[in-house]
Amino acid sequence: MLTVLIMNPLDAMCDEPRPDAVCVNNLQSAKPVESDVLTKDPDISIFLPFRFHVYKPTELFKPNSYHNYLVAFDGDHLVSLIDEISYTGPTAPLLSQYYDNDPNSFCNGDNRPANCDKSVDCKCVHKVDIPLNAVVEIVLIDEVQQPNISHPFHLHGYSYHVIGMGRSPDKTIKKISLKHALDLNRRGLLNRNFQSHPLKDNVAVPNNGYVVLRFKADNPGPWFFHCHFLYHIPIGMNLILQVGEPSDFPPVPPNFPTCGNWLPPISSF
Ligand SMILES: [Cu+2]
Repeated sequence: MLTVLIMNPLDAMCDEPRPDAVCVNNLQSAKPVESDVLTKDPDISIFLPFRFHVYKPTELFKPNSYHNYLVAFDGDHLVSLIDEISYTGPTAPLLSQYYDNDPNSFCNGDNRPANCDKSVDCKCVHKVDIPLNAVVEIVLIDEVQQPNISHPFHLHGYSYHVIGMGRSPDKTIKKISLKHALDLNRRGLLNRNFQSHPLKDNVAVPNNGYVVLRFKADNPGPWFFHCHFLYHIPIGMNLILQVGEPSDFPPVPPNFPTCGNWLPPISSF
């Protein structure tokens, strides 16, 4: 009888042995892995829960307001939040015109705009700052909990090691949350395996579950980290990991175009 094994199964249910599939966190890297990435405590640990907010029509279509939203198959009108923040793009490119952005347009979980107590309006350029060469651990937690959807998270500028993935071992917990993931972490119950995993730059987060990623932040720059369902990008399921200071970024080439300078002068119209 022919046995067929699925590589990296779409449902991403990988915390228990499976006869039908090989999960990415069960693979071993053919190349040596920097040992400090996988064995020592990370320098930076970032817990990122993500979810949807379902708009009520009254909040979505208020006068003098404009919201990006997605109409789901069941008719719900959705916006996405990571760490309770919905991402909006910067007004000028961070790599070449960093200081043309208003510093107040940036925010993150430790620095939320004043209106973020009503999370539906919590929108900003979600940016998490990471020191150059830090060992970083990111825990993504699926608070969407929509069955049969495992959001694929892609990081630009890096490959990462998927050192753990799964669902809560506590079967009395019906829905995972940031609070529960932090509690599992405190009790040493988040799945982490320090064998040398292959490098990835995209991984499906199991629905109602989590993944644990590790990488060494040795590539300076503002790097986009986002759900790869394209229709989740315009509704905010993204953030920027800024590694290092702008002075660490590659220099801007001489005469590099600036935002908007391709427009012909008004006098030519
Ligand atoms: Cu998504």
